[in-house]
Amino acid sequence: RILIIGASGQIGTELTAYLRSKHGSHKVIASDIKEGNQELMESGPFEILDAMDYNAIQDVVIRHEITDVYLMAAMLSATAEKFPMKAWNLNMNSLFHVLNLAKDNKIEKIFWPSSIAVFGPTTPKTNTPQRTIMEPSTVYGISKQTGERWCEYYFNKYGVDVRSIRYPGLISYKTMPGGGTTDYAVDIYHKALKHNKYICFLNAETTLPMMFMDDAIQATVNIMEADESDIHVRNSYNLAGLSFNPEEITASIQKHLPDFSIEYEADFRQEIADSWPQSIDDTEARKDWGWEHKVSLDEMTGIMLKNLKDQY
Ligand code: VAH
Repeated sequence: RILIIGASGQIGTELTAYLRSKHGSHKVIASDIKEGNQELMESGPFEILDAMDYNAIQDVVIRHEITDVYLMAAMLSATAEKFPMKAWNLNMNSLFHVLNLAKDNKIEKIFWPSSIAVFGPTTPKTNTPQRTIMEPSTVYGISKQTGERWCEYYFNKYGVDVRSIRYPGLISYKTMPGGGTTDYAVDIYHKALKHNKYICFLNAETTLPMMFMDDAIQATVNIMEADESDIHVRNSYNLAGLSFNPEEITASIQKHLPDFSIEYEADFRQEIADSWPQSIDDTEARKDWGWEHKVSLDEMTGIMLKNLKDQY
């Protein structure tokens, strides 16, 4: 059986729905510190679970006979800058608990999300390679870089089958933005429909790696279903999809809402965004486990506006 820790979050919500449709809802146990949206809560078993409580995680794993764990709980970049020690404790202790359960053979396989936030100001900005200089300058990026090191250590030292992807900014319509720097690209669709105007907290030319959620879910399932022998990267795989800036996503929205306008008022998140790459080289993921993204910026804009318009 599968346990998703952080199932009420942006990725967790959609990952749970996808895995339940694929394996049957009784095979997929959702868990989080707080309840999720109505669809999540009505679609299968749910446990209130603190990702920092080892005994509580072990209890859920034993009771539900869990074999695979997707650890999706984390504090994202913007919020982590406000609460550094809370972010470090949540992002790291939750990972150690799951890695140690696997080391003690209580679970068989782990998915753990890393992020393009592991790259820093000294990393090459375009077509960022799989292996390169990584000096992250954010709390979130430091926690993800350290987590990658520990995943590789537990694989090499104890044979733990933990698999990881460096997600770009993810765009989805089923959950509200959750404290990420890339979440302007989710918020902009809501504000376009509600006010036909958006005050953007990043500058117009801030290009960032992004991806529509369906592509990210597909990549997550692909890497977890790949043969262990196909996984040659045991820290975390680069994953690429789209790269765009606020100006470009605005132009995409204006194809549907011609009067939509944007204004720029950069805040503390501009410095976070400026420390990250603009585009990513994901050759290794394409080679090792057949990854390729599908949804373009204009397709994503069509999907987002179509699925959100009834709320406004
Ligand atoms: C954030 N959405 O903005 C996350 C992600 C690459 C960014 O890790 O913090």
